[in-house]
Amino acid sequence: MITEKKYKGLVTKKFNEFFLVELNQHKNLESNKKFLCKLKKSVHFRNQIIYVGDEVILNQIDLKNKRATIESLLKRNNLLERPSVANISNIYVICSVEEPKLNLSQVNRFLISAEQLGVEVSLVLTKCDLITEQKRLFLIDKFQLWGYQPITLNLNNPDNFKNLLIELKKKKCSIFMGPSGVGKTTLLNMIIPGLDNTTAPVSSKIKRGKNTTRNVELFSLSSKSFIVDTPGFNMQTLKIDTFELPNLYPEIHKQLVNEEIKCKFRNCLHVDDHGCNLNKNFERYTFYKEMIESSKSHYYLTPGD
Ligand SMILES: Nc1nc2c(ncn2[C@@H]2O[C@H](COP(=O)(O)OP(=O)(O)OP(=O)(O)O)[C@@H](O)[C@H]2O)c(=O)[nH]1
Ligand SMILES: [Mg+2]
Ligand SMILES: [Zn+2]
Repeated sequence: MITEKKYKGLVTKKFNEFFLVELNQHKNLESNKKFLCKLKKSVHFRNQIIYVGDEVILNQIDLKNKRATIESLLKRNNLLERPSVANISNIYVICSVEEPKLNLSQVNRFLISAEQLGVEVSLVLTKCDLITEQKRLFLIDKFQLWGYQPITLNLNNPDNFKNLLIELKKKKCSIFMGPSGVGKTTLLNMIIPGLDNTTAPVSSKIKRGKNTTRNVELFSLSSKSFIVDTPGFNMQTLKIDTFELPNLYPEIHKQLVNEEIKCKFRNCLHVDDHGCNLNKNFERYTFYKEMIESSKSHYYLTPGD
């Protein structure tokens, strides 16, 4: 039976020309039903790409075979570029403390790339069973000075995961992003009952992830709360506007906004001491200066990992 009625849905996965779309709850349909959809060949989509996280209008719904056509795209709040996901409310940058080893320059690049979207960014440190309690507390202190309150996880302590789940259920659509092998999918499996997505140990020689997750995919935590798992990547290309950079570092942003630090020049990049009142005595200042220099000379930054 094909109904001509139109329904709203959320794109949860994308493969070639197909999309998996979860219909919003509706009295005529059972809730949480995923439909395999194709785009209607129409003017709407001439220059538009549809991403996971997009809200769409479906019609030509075949209830029996769970197929439908995407008729149009609803207005998007935002679009994360890498990985490409729409309508994100919270970004969780996930890094492991060991296996693969924590790399501060890489954590910095992930955080800056996340901050560009302008939504709340959180930092999660996984595999804390592989370090001492003293080291864990040291890392919490360190990242607090970077402007984050890191969440630390340990597979042997399920309570950490319960607390994180409570937090995630209060957010609309959160995304897990970070290098391969840090435990993003493991975390998702811990918080969604019955989900058993593929995870894999990091390679024993070089302690790197094996790029186990291949697709961006959105999962529901409730009818109002979603979470997106993404494939890990170790290298990132950051495209940053030089003059936007100071605002992407909470340590700098806080000084400019809360303490109303005024520098001598308008649009000060806080690199030369002359006439700049910013307190530069913070750990990431070296990373900041490097980013300013590369964005001035290249505009595109290609970090090593
Ligand atoms: N020791 C320890 N290992 C963990 C922990 N969390 C995850 N792992 C292991 O880390 C390995 C990689 O986990 P995945 O969940 O596949 O990592 P991922 O981030 O999804 O990796 P990609 O899909 O490649 O991006 C698995 O063998 C997990 O069992 C932890 O808290 N402690
Ligand atoms: Mg994964
Ligand atoms: Zn300045």
